[in-house]
Amino acid sequence: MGYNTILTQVDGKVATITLNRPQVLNALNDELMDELGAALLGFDADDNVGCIIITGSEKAFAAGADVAKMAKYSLQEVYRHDYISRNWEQIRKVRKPVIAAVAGYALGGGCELAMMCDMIMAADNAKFGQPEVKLGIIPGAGGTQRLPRAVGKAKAMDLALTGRMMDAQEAESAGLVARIFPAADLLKEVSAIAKNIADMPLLTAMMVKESINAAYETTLSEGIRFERRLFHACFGTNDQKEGMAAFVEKRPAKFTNS
Ligand code: DAK
Repeated sequence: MGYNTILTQVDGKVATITLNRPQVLNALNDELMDELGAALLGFDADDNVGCIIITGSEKAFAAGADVAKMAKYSLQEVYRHDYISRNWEQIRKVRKPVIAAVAGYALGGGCELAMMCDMIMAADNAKFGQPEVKLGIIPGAGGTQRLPRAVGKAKAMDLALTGRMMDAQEAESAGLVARIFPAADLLKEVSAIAKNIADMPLLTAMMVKESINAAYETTLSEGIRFERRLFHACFGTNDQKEGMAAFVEKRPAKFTNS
């Protein structure tokens, strides 16, 4: 499928979506978010794909929502049309694992997009921030909710109230980033991680994702009850039989995603 603002590539069971508006540091406009949503849902529906990577360029994952577009909006317009909720929420429907591979700037909506992914892998030149306050707006795509869950209240307040940027090292220490790689190796390393995940039994990987994400939406006892039900459900899959048989027989498992 032809897109104007993203590039897509499938290598084995790993799909990579590259944000591609380099002239504006991958600023996120309506067209890009529409295309990103369509690509994500397409790969989620594709039985041959087991893991999805979203990445940008070495200079910018995404420098935020497109300020030039946003500058002219009125309250009446954004409220009446529920400003960009339509296409910013598509990623939440994706049930397969999604990794953000972040190099360079991940600011505002760019940082929020990365946080919507299941984990963030960063290049050593990555810079994260929620600078919206400097534009007279607050983060609008989950930044005030996901950032404190990832890095705690103190650092979230610090970042969102000052608009300062946080480097990859600080982001990893704070818990926002899973791992850091040299910028030149980022995509190679993240692709290897994605391949490793894509080789896992798909239904089980989807249940892991669903259960961990439930931890952010519910109480501990409800979350554990949910986890227990999914854990029980694993015993209804062929891949649980195969995975455990392979272990007992000391041979590699052959998963069928069933
Ligand atoms: N929007 C539009 N254009 C941008 C942009 C952005 N966010 N960021 C950069 N650009 C453009 C620049 O205008 C410049 O264009 P030309 O001048 O060449 O035409 C080009 O990209 C290169 O940028 P710079 O010349 O500024 O490059 P530098 O290396 O000097 O600086 C920078 C890089 C990242 C520090 C700087 O570009 C910068 O501060 N950019 C803006 C960062 C920012 O404030 N981001 C937050 C935007 S507000 C919502 C969902 C999301 C949002 C809101 C609601 N809903 C679902 C309701 C999100 C809001 C935001 O993200």
